[in-house]
Amino acid sequence: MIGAVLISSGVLPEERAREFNPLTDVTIQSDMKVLQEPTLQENVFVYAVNDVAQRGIDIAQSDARVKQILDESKAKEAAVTIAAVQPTVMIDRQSGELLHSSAGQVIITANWQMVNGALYSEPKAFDKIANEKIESHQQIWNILVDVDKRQVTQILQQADRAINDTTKPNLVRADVNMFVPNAVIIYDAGSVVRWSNPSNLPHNVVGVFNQTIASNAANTTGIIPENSTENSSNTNAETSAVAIDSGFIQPNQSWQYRFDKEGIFNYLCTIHSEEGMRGILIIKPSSTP
Ligand SMILES: [Cu+2]
Repeated sequence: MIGAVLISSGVLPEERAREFNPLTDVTIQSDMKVLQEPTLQENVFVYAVNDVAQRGIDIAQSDARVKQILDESKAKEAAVTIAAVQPTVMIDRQSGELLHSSAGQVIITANWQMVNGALYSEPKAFDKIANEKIESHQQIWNILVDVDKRQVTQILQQADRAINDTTKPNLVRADVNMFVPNAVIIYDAGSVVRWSNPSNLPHNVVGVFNQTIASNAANTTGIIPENSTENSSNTNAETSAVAIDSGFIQPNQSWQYRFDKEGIFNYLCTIHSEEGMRGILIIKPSSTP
């Protein structure tokens, strides 16, 4: 590809190649796009690093074996991430031309957790699952595609990674590469939640805490209004967003945060989010059953 550009520039390839400096003549085009965000109905997160890589998702999703992988993950109520990470698109600085190889790569990650042997797909109260056996499973498939020939060339399945633990109240384990438990409810604003890192890699807790500030405590239902501005005359709560960033939690360290208001904290580990390392914490008033 690069060779073709060199020839079209009118200079002999050998001459041009002598001056070619990959660090200054070619830059990486970065236009990462999120194609699907998880919803309550479908816990699937899809993103591509660029438009060419995105083609790999369509190619993978029309492959029968990939369809089967996605169906089986859905049956387990797994959190699924579909990430198109290759090819990288380069820009030739001289010609402005975009270059890419045909080697596409789509990574599918399925994470699912079990409490006492039962699938854990709905967030439960932290103290209700405390001292119970929790299993966290992660399965990763590398789907290699030819983005120019539009076909899947190889599917590599990695070994199932499992973490077995006993849940402790208000403690989330940040391990390789999962938060365990990944979704919990706390019925007490003012609670402190601690994230521990027993693994040999750093992790972080980064996200937005969408707080609900009740203006009339007697009318608080614990339900967060979908759009608090739409019906302002009837609204008894307003929301405000707080950005939370733990910084890196090093191996054998932990980090804690006090959640003073009700709300929903959606968070991820920025260096492992593509492997599905995401979590959700829901803080509700203590009066809610
Ligand atoms: Cu991490």
